[in-house]
Amino acid sequence: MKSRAAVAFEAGKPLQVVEIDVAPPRQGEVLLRITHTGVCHTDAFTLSGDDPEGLFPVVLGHEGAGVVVEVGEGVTSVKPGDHVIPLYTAECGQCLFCKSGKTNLCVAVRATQGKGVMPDGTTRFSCNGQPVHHYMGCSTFSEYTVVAEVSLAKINPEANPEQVCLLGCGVTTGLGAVKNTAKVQAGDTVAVFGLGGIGLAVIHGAQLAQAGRIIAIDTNPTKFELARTFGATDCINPEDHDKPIQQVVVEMTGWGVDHSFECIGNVGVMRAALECAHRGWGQSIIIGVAGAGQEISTRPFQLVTGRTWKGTAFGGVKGRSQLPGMVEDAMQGRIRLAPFVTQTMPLADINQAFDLMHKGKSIRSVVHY
Ligand code: NAD
Ligand code: AHE
Ligand code: ZN
Repeated sequence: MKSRAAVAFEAGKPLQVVEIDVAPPRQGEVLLRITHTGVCHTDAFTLSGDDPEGLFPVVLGHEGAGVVVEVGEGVTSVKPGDHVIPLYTAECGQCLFCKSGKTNLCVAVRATQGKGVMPDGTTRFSCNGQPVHHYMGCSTFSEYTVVAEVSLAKINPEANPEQVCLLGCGVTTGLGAVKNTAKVQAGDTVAVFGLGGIGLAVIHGAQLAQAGRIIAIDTNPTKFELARTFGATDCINPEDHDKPIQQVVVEMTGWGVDHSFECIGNVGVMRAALECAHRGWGQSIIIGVAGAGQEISTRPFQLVTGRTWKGTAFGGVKGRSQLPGMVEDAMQGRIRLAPFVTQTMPLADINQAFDLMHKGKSIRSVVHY
């Protein structure tokens, strides 16, 4: 079938909105009609050419909501008409990782996903007869996309897709990082570096966890107002200080924070986030994705003296079993999604979403088909 899609033909170039061909779903696969998709910084990261797994041409997008159109052979958990959120972290329930009870990092389709193909090693997308890659097992920048059955969370059809698409990545990642990875407790102090969709979701999660002080840090002070509405108690711009930001945070708190979160993808800030964690027990959670060749460093003494460095993917959330409940939480108002949606636009204008992100003028742009 034909589908309107925003294709990244080359790294560093704008997306091109074109008509592509989408082949039918094969065994264990599902054809979706995407109705809405958020644009996450990770899409921009891969488009930039900095992603070691980046492949072109590709249909990017991994923060979507849609409806099942057709199922392939053997698919039993969803049927046409079901409302779904595609998952870049699958949940097969059978692999070593799913069964461990320790992680959400299912490996059922991860290897082929990273190669931009379906689990059988082939692509369902083509443009003028040339193959086009899939992305993160989702490719939500196409109106019609094919995903693995294990990469779908079935959700309440009454949910607002313009908002719950953000549970496909950004908001879930931030909330989950607080709850599942850091396990923030009432009264804990928190520092959040980077106040985009991810950082604001961390702040939202920290407030839900009844954290005490929540210190929000960004070089763009226009982000502070929304951070405060989500529960930030202090907002700091590192450019207003002539000492390292970790020193500023340590001096504000006595010994540092119980939990810090890096939500930017900057390895220098990752170091600062670790070094502002409390002596003896503070932990720092890396959420940001850093470019090819980047490495983190600190003095080992920082760890010897009791700090812990951790990372999280999709906030440790198991998508098929936990996302439907998070959708309900959003419908009941326990998770606030509306403030994250700062702009909406049709697919034809998707490059504006990237421009707004790079200019620091959006939290989430949501594209509709
Ligand atoms: P974003 O661009 O919307 O927000 C980033 C924020 O960081 C901006 O407000 C920007 O002003 C701020 N910033 C940039 N440099 C800074 C600095 N030196 N000091 C302080 N603030 C600075 O991005 P986003 O969509 O919120 O994504 C954030 C990061 O999280 C990206 O690296 C993205 O790839 C990553 N991410 C990871 C996961 C995961 O599962 N681990 C999930 C989603 C996104
Ligand atoms: N492809 C990159 C890694 C990118 C990455 O770390 N992705 C995060 C999700 S970002 C969502 O916006 C993630 O979940 N990682 C775990 C995984 O399995 O991909 C690289 O460095 O190769
Ligand atoms: Zn994302």
